[in-house]
Amino acid sequence: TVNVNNLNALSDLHKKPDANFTYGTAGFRMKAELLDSVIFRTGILAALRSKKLDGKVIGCMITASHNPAEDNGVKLVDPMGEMLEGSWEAHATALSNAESNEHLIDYIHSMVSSLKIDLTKPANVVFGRDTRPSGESLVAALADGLKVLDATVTDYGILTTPQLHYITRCLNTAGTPEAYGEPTAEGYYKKLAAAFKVLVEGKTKLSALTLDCANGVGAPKFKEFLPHLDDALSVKIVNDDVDNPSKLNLNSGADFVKTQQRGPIGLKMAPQERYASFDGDADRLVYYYQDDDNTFKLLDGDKIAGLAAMYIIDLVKAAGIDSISVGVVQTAYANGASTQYLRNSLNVPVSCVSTGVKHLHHEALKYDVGVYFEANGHGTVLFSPSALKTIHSTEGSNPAQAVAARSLRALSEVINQTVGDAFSDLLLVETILTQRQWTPKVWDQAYTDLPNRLVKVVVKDRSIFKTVDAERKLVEPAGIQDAIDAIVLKFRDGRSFVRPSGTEDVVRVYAEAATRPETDELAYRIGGLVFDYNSNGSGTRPR
Ligand code: G16
Repeated sequence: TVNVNNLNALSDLHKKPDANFTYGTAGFRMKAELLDSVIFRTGILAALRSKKLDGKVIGCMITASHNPAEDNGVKLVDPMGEMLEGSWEAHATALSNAESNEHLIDYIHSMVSSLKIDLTKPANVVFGRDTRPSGESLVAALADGLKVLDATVTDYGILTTPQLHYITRCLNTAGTPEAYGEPTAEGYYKKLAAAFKVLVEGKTKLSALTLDCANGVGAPKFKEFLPHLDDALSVKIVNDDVDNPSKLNLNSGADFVKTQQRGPIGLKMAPQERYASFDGDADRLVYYYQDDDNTFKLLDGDKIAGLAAMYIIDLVKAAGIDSISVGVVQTAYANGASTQYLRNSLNVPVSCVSTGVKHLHHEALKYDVGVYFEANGHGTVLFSPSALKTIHSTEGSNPAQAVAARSLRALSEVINQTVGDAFSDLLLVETILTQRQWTPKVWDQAYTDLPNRLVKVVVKDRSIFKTVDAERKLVEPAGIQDAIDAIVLKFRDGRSFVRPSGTEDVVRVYAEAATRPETDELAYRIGGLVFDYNSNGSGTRPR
C-alpha cells in the first residue's frame, strides 16, 4: 500500500484549489497559478503508470505549447514516445479532482486494485519543461508527486516537447533491436543532422529559410541544433526572445500565423522567400511565403502532409517497393481541397479523426506508411515495422533504385516517429524542396486551398457542446446542428463545424466556402449562433 503519512505530508504542500480539472486534448492546460496540485498529482499518476508497465520510463512535459505565456500544463508520454494511453486520461482527471487527501488515497488504491498495479515494482520517470517562468515551481510540484511512490527521476531541464518524447523512447528501447538513439538532446541533434545530410547530399542548397520561433523553447534549441547541420541548411532565426516571457506566442508562432493567416507581426517578407513558424514548444510547424502580388500564402499542415505523401509515394515507386501502402490521416480542420488532392490526385486513402495528435497517431498506425498532420501544423510520418524491414532490406536492382532506397532509409531517421516535431518536420520539408529544387510557390501549386476561417467564441460553459462523427456534428445542445446546417446550405461549397477546444476555454468554429467574403460571413454567422446560445455576456459576438 501507499505510505499514507508521506502522501499526506507532500499533498498538504500542494492543496487543491476550488476548481474542476479535465485532462484535455493534450493533457492538463490552464492558468499556471491553478496547476500546482494538478501537476503534483500527475507525478503520482506517472509513477503509477511506470509501475503498471513494469518500470518502463514515462515522460512528463511541463508546457502549454501554443497557449499564452500565463498558462501552463502537462503532457504525459508513454514508453514508445507516444501520448498517454487514452484509458488513463480518466484516471488523470479523477486524481486531479479528488477533494481531500483521503479521496486521493482512496482513488490511488482503487487504481492499484482495478488495474492490478504492483506497487513493489520500480517507477522511472523523466521530465522537462519549456521556457515559461511558471515551469520552475511546477517542476518542483511534479518532483514532490514523484516522491509519493519513490520514483526514480531524471530532470532533463529545458527541452522541446518532441525532444522529451524522443528521449523517452530512446531510454525504453536502449539495447534492443528497436534502439531509437542516444537519450540526450545531443543524440537527437546528431541523429537528425546525419540523416538530413544524406538526404540533401549533392543537391544545390536553397536560399536561407527565415524561422520564427514564437519566442519559445524552439529558439535556443534550434540554435543548439544548427551547428550539427554544418552548412547543409541556412536558417535565419527570428522571434527568439525567451528572456521576455510575456512575448511567448505573442503575435508570432505557428498558431498565430495559421489562425490569423498572416506573417508574425514585425516580420518583413520578401516575395518568393521561404518562411516557417514553430509554436511555443516546437511540436508544430507551418510554412508561408509572399507571392509576387504581395499576397500572403500559407503552407500549413495540410500542405505539408500533401508534400510528404507525394514525395514518399514517388520514392517507394522509384525504389521498386510500391507494395508499401501509404495513407494519410487528417481532422475535420483539413481544407476540403487538400482532401480532394490526396484522394483524387495522389490516390491515397484518407481518414478523418478527432482533433488531437493522439487520435491521428493511432489511426496512422494502420498503414505501412501513415502520414498524419493537423491543419495547424502538428504531425509526422509513421513507418510500420514491416515497412521499415522492407526499406532496410532493399538494395535496388539498379543505381536509381538504390538511391531511392537509401533516401527512404534516411527519411525514416530524419522523421521523429514518436510525435509531431517541428525540427524534424522542417528537415522533411527542406529535404523535399531541396531534392526537387522547388520554391514555396511550386509546392503551393499542388492544389488551391478553399478560403477558410477559424473563429474562437467565448461562452459560459463550453462543456455543453458535445460532438460526434470526428467532431463534425454537434449532438448537444439539441437542435443547434440543424440551425448550423440550415445556414451552411446557403453557401457555395460551404462547410462548417463547431467543437469545444480541449486546450483553451473557448468553442472553435471552422468554416470554408467558395470565396473569402462568403467564408467570413459563414464563420461569423455560425460563431454568432454559438455565442447567442450560450453567452455569458463577457466575450464579444463574432462579426
Ligand atoms: C494541442 C494538441 C493538438 C491540437 C491543439 C488544439 O496542440 O496537441 O493536437 O490540435 O492542441 O486543440 P484544441 O482545438 O482542442 O484546443 P498544442 O501544440 O497546443 O499542444
